Amino acid sequence: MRLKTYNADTVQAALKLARIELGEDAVLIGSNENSNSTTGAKLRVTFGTDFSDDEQPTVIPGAQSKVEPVDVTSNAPTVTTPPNEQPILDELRRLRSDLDSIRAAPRQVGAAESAFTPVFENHLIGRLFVQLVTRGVSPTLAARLAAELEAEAEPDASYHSLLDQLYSRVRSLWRIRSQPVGDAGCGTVAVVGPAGAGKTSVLAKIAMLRGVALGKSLGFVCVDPYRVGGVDHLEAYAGLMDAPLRLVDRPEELPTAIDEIRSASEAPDLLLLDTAGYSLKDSASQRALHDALRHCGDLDVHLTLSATSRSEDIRRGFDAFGASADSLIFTRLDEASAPGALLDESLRFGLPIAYVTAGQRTAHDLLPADLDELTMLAVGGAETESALA
Ligand SMILES: Nc1nc2c(ncn2[C@@H]2O[C@H](COP(=O)(O)OP(=O)(O)O)[C@@H](O)[C@H]2O)c(=O)[nH]1
Ligand SMILES: [Mg+2]
Repeated sequence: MRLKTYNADTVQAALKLARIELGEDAVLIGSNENSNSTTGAKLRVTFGTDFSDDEQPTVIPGAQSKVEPVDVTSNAPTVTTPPNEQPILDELRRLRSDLDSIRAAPRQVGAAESAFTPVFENHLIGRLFVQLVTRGVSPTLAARLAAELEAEAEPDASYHSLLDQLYSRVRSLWRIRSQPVGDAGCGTVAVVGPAGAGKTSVLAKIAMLRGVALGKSLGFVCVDPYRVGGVDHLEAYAGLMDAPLRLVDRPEELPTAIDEIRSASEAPDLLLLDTAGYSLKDSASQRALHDALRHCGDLDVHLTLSATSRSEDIRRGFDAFGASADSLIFTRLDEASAPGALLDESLRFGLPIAYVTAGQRTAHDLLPADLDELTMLAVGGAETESALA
C-alpha cells in the first residue's frame, strides 16, 4: 500500500489530484485541520492505494507523514488540469459511492493528538483498517469490515477486543474445503493454473501426503501441448515415488488416456494429473483443456495460484482456469508480502481453499487450509499494534 497526503481546502480538491496520481483505487484514509500550512490550505487529506506487493506504507496513523504533503489550494503552485474534466467528474461520482459504502464521511474530531483524523470515529478501528490494508486486504473490503466493526463495537472497546471481533468477522468470510483431497488416497486429482504457479510441486506434495503416506499406489499423467512446461520435474518425482508417468501431447487425447489408465489391470489407486505449458494469453489452449477435463469422468481439480502474484494476475489466472476447478490452492505463502489479498480473491472466486503451500520442500509445506491460520494471515497479530502505536 502507498499513502499520500495533500494540503487542500476541500477533500474533493485533494481527491481530484489523488485519483489522477494514485489511480482510481485511491481511498480516503483521513483528513485533519491543517494548522501549519504555509499556503493557507485548510486541510491535510490522506489517501491510500494498493501498489505492488512489496511496497510498504509510507505513513501510518499516529505518525507524522514523512512525505511532504502536496498543495492543491489556489495559493499553491499550479496543478495541471487535464483537458477533459469528465474523467474527474466520474471519479468524484465514484468517490461519493465509495464514501456511502464505507459510511465514512470525513469527521473533525476534537483533540487530535495524531497527525491524522481517522475516517472512523473510533481511532482504534482506524488502526485496524490500516492493519488490514497493510496485510494486503483491499481498502474497499478493509473499509467494509471496519465499518461493520464500528457499527457493533462498544465505544470504549479495547484494541484487543476489537481485534477479536475483527478476527471473528474475517474468519467467517473464508470458505475452506471440508472433504479431503484424494478421497482416502483414491480417485484422480488434477492441478490447473498459470505456468510457474507451483502446480507440479503441489501435485508431488499431494502424491506424498495422500498417496505414499497412505500406502496407496500412484500414477501420474501430464498433458503438455508445447513440451515446455518442465516435465523433467514430474519425471523426477514419479521416478522417486516409483510410479508410472504418462505424457499426453494434446488435451483432446486426455480422456482416452485417463480411461486407459483407470481400466488397466494395475490401475493406480491415486492418479495425479499435471497440466503444463498453458499460457495465460492462450485462450484457445485453455478452452481445449477445459473441454478435455469435462470428459475425464470424476476429477478433483485444483486451481493453483501463487500468493506472490499481483491481484490482477491472480484474477487472470482464475478467469483462464477457474471454470474447471473444484477448489483453490494458494502457493508461495512463505514469500507473499501481502497475503491479505487472498481474502479478496477467494471471496471473489467463491471456490473453497483446499491447501496453501509455504515452501519448496516436498510434502511438509503443503498445509490443509485452516480458518484460523488464514485469518491470521489476513489480519496479522496483535503485535502489529505496537508497530502502529
Ligand atoms: N518459495 C516457494 N516456492 C515454491 C512454492 N511452491 C512452488 N515453488 C517453486 O516455484 C517454482 C515453480 O513451481 P512448479 O511446481 O514447477 O510450477 P508449475 O509451472 O506451475 O508446475 C519451483 O521452483 C518451485 O520449487 C512455495 O510454496 N514456496
Ligand atoms: Mg509444472
